[in-house]
Amino acid sequence: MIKLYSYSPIINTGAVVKKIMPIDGKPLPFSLTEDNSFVYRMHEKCRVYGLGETVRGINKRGWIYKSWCTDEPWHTEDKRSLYGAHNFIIFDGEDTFGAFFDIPGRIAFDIGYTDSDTAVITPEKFNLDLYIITGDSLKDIVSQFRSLIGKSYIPPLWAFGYGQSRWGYVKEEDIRLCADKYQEANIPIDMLYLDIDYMDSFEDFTVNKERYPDLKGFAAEMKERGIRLIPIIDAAVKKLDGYSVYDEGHEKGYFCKDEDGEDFVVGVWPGKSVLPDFLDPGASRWFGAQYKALTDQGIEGFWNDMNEPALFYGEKALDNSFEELKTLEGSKHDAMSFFRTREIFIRLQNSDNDYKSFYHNTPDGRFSHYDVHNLYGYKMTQSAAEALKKLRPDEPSLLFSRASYIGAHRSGGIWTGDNHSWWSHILQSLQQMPGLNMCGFLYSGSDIGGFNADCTCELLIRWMSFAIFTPLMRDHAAAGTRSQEAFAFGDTEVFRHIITLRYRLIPYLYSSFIKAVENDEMYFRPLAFDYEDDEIAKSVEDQLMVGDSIMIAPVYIQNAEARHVYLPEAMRLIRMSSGDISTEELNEGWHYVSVPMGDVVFFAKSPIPLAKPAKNTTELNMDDVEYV
Ligand code: MIG
Repeated sequence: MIKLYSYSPIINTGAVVKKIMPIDGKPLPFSLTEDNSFVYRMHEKCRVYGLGETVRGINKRGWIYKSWCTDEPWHTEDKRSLYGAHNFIIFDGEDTFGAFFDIPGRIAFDIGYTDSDTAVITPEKFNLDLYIITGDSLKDIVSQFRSLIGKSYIPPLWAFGYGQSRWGYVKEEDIRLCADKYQEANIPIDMLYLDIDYMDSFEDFTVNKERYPDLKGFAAEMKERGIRLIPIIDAAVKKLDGYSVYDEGHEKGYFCKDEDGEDFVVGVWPGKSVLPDFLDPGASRWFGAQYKALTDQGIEGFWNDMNEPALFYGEKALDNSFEELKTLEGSKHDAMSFFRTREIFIRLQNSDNDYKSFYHNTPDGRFSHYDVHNLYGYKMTQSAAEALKKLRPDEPSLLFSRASYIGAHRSGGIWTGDNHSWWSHILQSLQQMPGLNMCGFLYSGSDIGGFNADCTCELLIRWMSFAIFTPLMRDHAAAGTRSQEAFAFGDTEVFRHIITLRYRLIPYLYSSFIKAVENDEMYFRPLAFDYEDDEIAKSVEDQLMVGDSIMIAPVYIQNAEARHVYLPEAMRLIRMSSGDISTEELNEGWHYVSVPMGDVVFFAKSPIPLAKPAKNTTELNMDDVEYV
């Protein structure tokens, strides 16, 4: 049962696709305080799930989270905001209910942080729709919510293949070499990603002619080898007279404006840039149509970046900073004035002041960006998805985004942004997945091996052994970091084994994914969702159910060769060693399972189909399976 409490929302976010009539009264089981916070007393045993892309555990209790799409390159435990704003939460205590706070601005979820038995949810501005969902089970609540927000995006089958990315591949030859190395090592691969260096001076929808003299020919050559090229698109558009995308958008008034009605100028990768107004349907259609420049060259998928939107600085704020700097020039450089000087520039990045200084033209009226901030990446993804349906009507396109809001799950997937090559980030990725699934984001995954910092062979092996189960499976790294491709560490055998196994599992993974979309279910579930009466299962934070039949329990600790695994019921342990598959019946309860480096171990409730090894999805025969 879904109840809607409506508190004068300023805009229709489009997150919800079903019409529900609002009711008056108290939004039970919350109480509403005088300062407009929703308060819920949590029973000692109450567990809390959801909130999508956040730091910390599967059970969200014990921290404070703030929905505010943020370009946050340090996913440490102290953070409150990452790239997504996913305001759906489930309390499972004396009452079990879900709550979706449909609000385009900032909202804080204090889940037992200030006071450990109290949840306090505080929208910064009290304009929102609140949906309260009750049901028979956690799964039922999620399904009702998901049917409220509409079907999740389904990527093409080939997007279940493996992809390699690196910010640092600059030119065609870098990409070709990467393809060669994968194929020489006999490691399956379906996608190679183009990061910002393929563009001409970071101008969206252009291709640097020296680096890629013939992108169309190159894309065809790669496709012949079973590999798709997936270019990045950044949100901001370079402000440059004579650059057609800028000229056209400027002339038509499609960029976000300052209070005087002039294009608001920010600094991002292209230098001075302007922001397409994705909340204006005309501007959104116009921007989407630009993808044609690349689909015409045979491109079948994209990743959308910097769409929180990430701002290095606002032009006016930067000018003011230089003025302020002048006033400090003569000052004694004691520690405090040095810190003040440094702060002048640091605070320019993604500042609330800038977000308050530009405006959107929406069908519901004109709003300051600040008030609708969390919709920007979502609307960019929608713009691309709608355009791609027209540009490539016969086939699905691959599309995923960095920033998101619930609603974007209908248009594309998301990747979880700039993590680190840290052991703790394998676990973090695992813990993010079920929350994302609750909010509709099924096609997702993390940068395998970690984006920032240097990866090691062992970290990559363990990360991949988990990520073969994530729908989006992509190894990606930042410029300047140590190479971390599957061929980079000398021993390619172990990676061939693990990635080949991913392909063999695609019949299971893909059909589980499609079933989850069609039935509004979760592809990844905490054990708590399947074993609601099992107190141990409910507290497990490092195992997940994948589809109906598989449970995973990855190793995520450096040098660990074994781990404890909890089986809520008897299952078969399936051990895939290089060249050998073995199975073992295990009883319900705790087990200490040895997982030597390179073995992939998972647990099955029923026979699992395995395809024959294939070097890419084109060669994968989904029907020729054996059961293990
Ligand atoms: O400011 O395009 O999250 O995946 O490699 C960094 C360069 C911009 C951030 C993305 C990352 C990408 C990088 N981008």
